[in-house]
Amino acid sequence: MFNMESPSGLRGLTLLSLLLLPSLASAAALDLRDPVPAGYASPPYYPAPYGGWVSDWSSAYGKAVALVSRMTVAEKVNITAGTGMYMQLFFQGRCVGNSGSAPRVGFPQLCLQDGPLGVRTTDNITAFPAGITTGATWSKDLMHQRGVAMGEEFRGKGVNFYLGPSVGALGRQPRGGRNWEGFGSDPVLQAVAGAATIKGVQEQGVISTLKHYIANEQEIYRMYNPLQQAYSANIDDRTLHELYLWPFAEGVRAGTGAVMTAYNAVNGSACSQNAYLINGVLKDELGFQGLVMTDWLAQISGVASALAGLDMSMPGDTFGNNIPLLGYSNWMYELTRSVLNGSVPVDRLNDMATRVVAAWYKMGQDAADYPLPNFSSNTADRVGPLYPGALISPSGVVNEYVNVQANHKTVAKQVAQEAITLLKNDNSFLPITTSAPLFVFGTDAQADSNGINSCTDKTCNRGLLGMGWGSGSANYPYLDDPISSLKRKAANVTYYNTDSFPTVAAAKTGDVAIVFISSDSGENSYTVENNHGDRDASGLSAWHNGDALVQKAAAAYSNVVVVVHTVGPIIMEPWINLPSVKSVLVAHLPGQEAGDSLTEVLFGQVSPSGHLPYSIPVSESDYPASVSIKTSPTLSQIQDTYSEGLYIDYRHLNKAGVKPRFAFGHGLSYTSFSFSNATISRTGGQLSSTPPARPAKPVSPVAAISTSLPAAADAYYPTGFNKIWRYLSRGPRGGGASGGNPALWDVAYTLSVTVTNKGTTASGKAVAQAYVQFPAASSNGGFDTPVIQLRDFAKSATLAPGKSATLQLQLTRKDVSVWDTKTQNWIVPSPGGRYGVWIGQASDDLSVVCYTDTLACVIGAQSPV
Ligand SMILES: *[C@@H]1O[C@H](CO)[C@@H](O)[C@H](O)[C@H]1NC(C)=O
Ligand SMILES: *[C@@H]1O[C@H](CO)[C@@H](O)[C@H](O)[C@H]1NC(C)=O
Ligand SMILES: *[C@@H]1O[C@H](CO)[C@@H](O)[C@H](O)[C@H]1NC(C)=O
Ligand SMILES: *[C@@H]1O[C@H](CO)[C@@H](O)[C@H](O)[C@H]1NC(C)=O
Ligand SMILES: *[C@@H]1O[C@H](CO)[C@@H](O)[C@H](O)[C@H]1NC(C)=O
Ligand SMILES: *[C@@H]1O[C@H](CO)[C@@H](O)[C@H](O)[C@H]1NC(C)=O
Ligand SMILES: CC(=O)N[C@H]1CO[C@H](CO)[C@@H](O)[C@@H]1O
Repeated sequence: MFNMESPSGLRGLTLLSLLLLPSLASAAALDLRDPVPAGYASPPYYPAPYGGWVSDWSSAYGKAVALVSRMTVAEKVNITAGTGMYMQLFFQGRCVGNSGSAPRVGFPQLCLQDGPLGVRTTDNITAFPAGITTGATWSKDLMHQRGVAMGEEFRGKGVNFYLGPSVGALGRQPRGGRNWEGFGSDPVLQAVAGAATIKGVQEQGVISTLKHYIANEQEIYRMYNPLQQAYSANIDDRTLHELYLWPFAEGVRAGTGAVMTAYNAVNGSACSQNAYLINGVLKDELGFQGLVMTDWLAQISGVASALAGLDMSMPGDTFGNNIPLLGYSNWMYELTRSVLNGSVPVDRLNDMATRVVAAWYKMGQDAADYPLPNFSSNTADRVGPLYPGALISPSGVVNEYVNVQANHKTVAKQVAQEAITLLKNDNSFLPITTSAPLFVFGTDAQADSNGINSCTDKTCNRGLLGMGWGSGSANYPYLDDPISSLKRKAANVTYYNTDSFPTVAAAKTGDVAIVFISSDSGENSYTVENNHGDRDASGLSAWHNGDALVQKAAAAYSNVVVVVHTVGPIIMEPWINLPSVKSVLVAHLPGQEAGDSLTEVLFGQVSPSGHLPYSIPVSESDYPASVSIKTSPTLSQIQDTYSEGLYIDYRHLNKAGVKPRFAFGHGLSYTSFSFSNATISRTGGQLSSTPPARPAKPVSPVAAISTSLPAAADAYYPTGFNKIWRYLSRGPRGGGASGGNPALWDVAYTLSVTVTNKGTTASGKAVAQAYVQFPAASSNGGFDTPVIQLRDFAKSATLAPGKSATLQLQLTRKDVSVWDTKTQNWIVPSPGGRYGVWIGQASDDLSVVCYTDTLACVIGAQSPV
């Protein structure tokens, strides 16, 4: 989402565009674009499917249809758009998005609020660990618990829509600015964590908003502006389904009430009005019943976006072709006009309004005890204008400072701690004792001395890096920084709060140096140390000369521990093999609980149990050029073609036979685990190559809402204008229910494996990762597939030395299918063929395999990686 809480949020290209706009906003500028590469096209897909035909939404739709049937056109229009950014900037609106209401029939204004890791721009909340940190826990339970806690906080502040989770960016581009808001560079890791978050949040009655649909993989040039079109991500159908759409399908299946479109285009068509993506893929194939909203100021048309399936415009103003500050809207009064003149059929408006109202009923927000917003995202003052947008407004209380933290710091700390990933630990150097003399280096060890929230939206990398920057950030209520925690626990701590290595006394035997380094990224609305959201300036290197700091510490001390706070992979080659660098811990982006979560690991109170949610390559050039950040010297539309197809992150490295420094899924413990007694069983008999036919699509109750126009005098159809028949009677084969054909989630294979703590001293938690290896293309219907692909994972409870646990893993029909572009269906190309299910502790540490043909498992097998 774009930043609009304060005038300072408008910066860089955005502000420039606004200033240049009056003279330069011409259609001609917007028309400039390079041709979309041959073969890539976004096919038309009309009409927009109605919601209301999936059974678990029936009750909500029943009530919504009844309410919308009583609404006038003006009321329906009012609830499909925000009341505008203008109010946000100068009149202190409560939330980052505020929809119009229909008070006559009792439908309230709804509050939409960032962001994925906590309630943004307010106080008395918890700053949870970021998505990438959550992914690194590999704990389904913690993913859900964090969602529950966040849901409680959004609800407590009176928020209707949680603007998260983010599963797009998926993490295709290692430098991508917002990868950290999601859960890792793998569709299944994103899907599991995203769905668990959605469930946790929505169980509290808050509508989750799955975003950004789709392919918002880089930040630079993401937005349409008066001078240039947003980049086009050109993606083939199979890659879309098997990678980028996968977590959206799981999120829809988990019941997300809303989906937010991305700023960018796909195949040359803007995501906010891409009929194929919204009407076709999302609403028809995935059977999405909730509402589709734009990212902030992403809407670039009125009629076209309505017909393409968009249901809500946020924050309500125009941008791509007009100035957002003057109160113009592509919808609102223009949508009324479009309905009255027949360009947008009444039933489309009915469906838009019903989707909004149905999501509200589905989460139970009609209950009398659902709080109204009790904070202002624009001011920390207690008193402000009561009626944002009005030129003259009485003042009143706008911040009640409701404390919503409860005991959420416990789950926040648990996530931060279980994410900590031990990459290297020579001779079991860690854990260390609290009596060791500690010499701590790096500004990243201590909270920003200018104040923990001194940079708007965390737009500086000063002091400890607990989250990236932009709309995905939140205020810290407090920050438990590592240096304070170290000083609390250790007997002898010397801290050098600098990133340039100082002069130090000669090291003594037993001295330990702990070096803190970081790498930051964020949203393109801000530039930080020349990085325009993406890490375009820093690349994958540690910021602030972190490599030199580690090298110099390694020259002065013979025992060095490196702690990395980072948004994604950093290249560690300048120091990883130095003999003094004994141990490396990646603490990701820990949020407010950065201190004790880390030091308890350093001092051995708990073993680290995080695993990398991405690969750490030896060199960035180990990846194909197609996943680099795209820029263009001209104002034409950037064409970002996903020519690498399915081959991103470990899928690429394995195919190319390139060893990373640390593989996807890697993570050490203070103990070691063995895997034994693996079993596989077929559930429900031999698979057929295609899933059972999708269930029939029932008639939607939305069809029953009157489509008559209010009064002849107010409406006209141009002569000869053809009104299109707008009801879909059958859907795509891949569809059938929320997420797609329900048979895709039939459990095909159930596996179990026993993990045993082989150590004698430390307790720890084991993670079992299950990767599928499809039969070779020659016996797989010609479908080329990545060597291995993550399909499921499980984390054990804490195991004392010698103790075992049995972990269960599952493969669904979809997990052993490929997307067949010809039949537009998920198929199992060789149902009786030999799929290997590889189980282990990392994508390059797989020693157990179970075969789907013989149903035999082998321990100590030679992994394909
Ligand atoms: C993009 O174009 C490719 C190639 O024609 C096609 O397979 C795919 O379905 C298109 N995707 C979208 C979202 O239009
Ligand atoms: C539209 O929404 C605004 C803001 O909530 C509200 O003040 C106004 O009364 C609504 N209009 C109608 C027609 O209900
Ligand atoms: C809650 O907010 C108020 C006002 O900003 C502040 O004084 C108070 O310290 C906050 N409480 C907590 C627990 O953060
Ligand atoms: C109907 O109104 C909309 C909004 O003003 C406008 O964009 C569209 O061109 C109009 N259609 C016709 C057929 O006049
Ligand atoms: C702290 O460590 C330093 C360096 O090893 C040592 O010289 C000093 O005596 C220690 N101080 C205490 C109080 O142990
Ligand atoms: C092996 O796994 C099966 C299935 O979970 C379980 O019933 C059995 O007890 C396990 N055996 C051992 C020795 O752990
Ligand atoms: C103005 C308002 O509705 N404030 C609400 C803030 O939240 C608390 C607790 O969640 C409610 O009790 C208040 O009604």
